[in-house]
Amino acid sequence: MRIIIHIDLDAFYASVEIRDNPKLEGKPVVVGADPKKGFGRGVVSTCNYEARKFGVRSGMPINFAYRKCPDCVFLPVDMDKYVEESIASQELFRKYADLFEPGGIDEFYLDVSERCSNYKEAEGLAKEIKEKLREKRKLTCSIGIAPNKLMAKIAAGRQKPDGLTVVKPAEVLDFLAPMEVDALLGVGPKTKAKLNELDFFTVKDIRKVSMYQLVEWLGKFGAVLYDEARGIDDSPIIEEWEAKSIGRQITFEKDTKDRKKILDTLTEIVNDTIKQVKAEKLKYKTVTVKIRYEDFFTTSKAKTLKEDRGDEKTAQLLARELLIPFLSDDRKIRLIGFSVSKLGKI
Ligand code: TTP
Ligand code: MG
Repeated sequence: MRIIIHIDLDAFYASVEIRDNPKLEGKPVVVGADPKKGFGRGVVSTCNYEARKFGVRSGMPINFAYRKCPDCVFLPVDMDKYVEESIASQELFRKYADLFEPGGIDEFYLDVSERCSNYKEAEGLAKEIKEKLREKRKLTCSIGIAPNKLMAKIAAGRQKPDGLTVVKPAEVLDFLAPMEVDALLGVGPKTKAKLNELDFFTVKDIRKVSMYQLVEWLGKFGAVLYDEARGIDDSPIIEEWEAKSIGRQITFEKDTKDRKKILDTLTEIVNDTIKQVKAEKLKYKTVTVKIRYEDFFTTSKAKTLKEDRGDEKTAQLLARELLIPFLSDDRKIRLIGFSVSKLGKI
């Protein structure tokens, strides 16, 4: 039996700003572009819970947020500061884990199966982690405890801010059943609309059909969804040393939406990466494309092959396939990255 903890910091960028400037405490704070500059272009990166009461949300155009909350304090994104905080928090959390894996700038997975013999103990540990974070970093987080990464992450998101949600193995099915389909990971607005059209609204609804049927409707993701709807996820917590990767990234001189420029840059960095892979006599199994938008929001898509490869052609094709969906976003692209991982010796 595994016990996995997922930690997600609350209103991360905004909380760091408020901690460092106590005058902001209690006020609605938005981190993102400046609504008074650049004709109000740009988006909200995040905001604190006070600002959320006015309807402000991540990803919302900044002038929209300004209309909803003219009295909000608007702050610029200070990425260096958040990365530094992310690293400091990691150091703190790592001590509580048998295995530790960062899942994003403000989210972390801890496998505590060895040090905790039951969920009660894990809950005690989670409370200790919250206390330490408050004491040492002056921040709060929300925590989920569950038998796997998928469930721990969903649990952490259920009570925010400063929440703690425990889902024991026997509770998994009932916990998920009433949730809307987009509570599951990888179900975005498009998949949700498609599922709703097919008359599936809750996770329980999805359980009515076979895996075969879901694959027919949704492609390979159908098989993932079949498992997710049952709370099944066997993916391990991967320590960084196992996760060595080789890659390159480039920041454009000017943020861009120029398709050709972006694709040419991708081709170039894939080429450089594969040169290094070959030089080190390695093969890769996973390729990842990373994008940072003009508002500094960073996201990635990855694909894992059944067998390891060493060639450039496969890497180029997959990189393109992974990049294309990012190009339909309204935001300009600031940075593009490519990497290969799950490496093996030739
Ligand atoms: P989240 O954990 O999704 O959001 P949050 O920490 O601000 O708020 P909470 O977890 O309490 O709901 O994202 C972490 C950080 O990532 C967030 O502080 C800012 C950044 N981010 C963006 O820049 N743009 C986005 O669209 C999102 C969702 C997040
Ligand atoms: Mg967060």
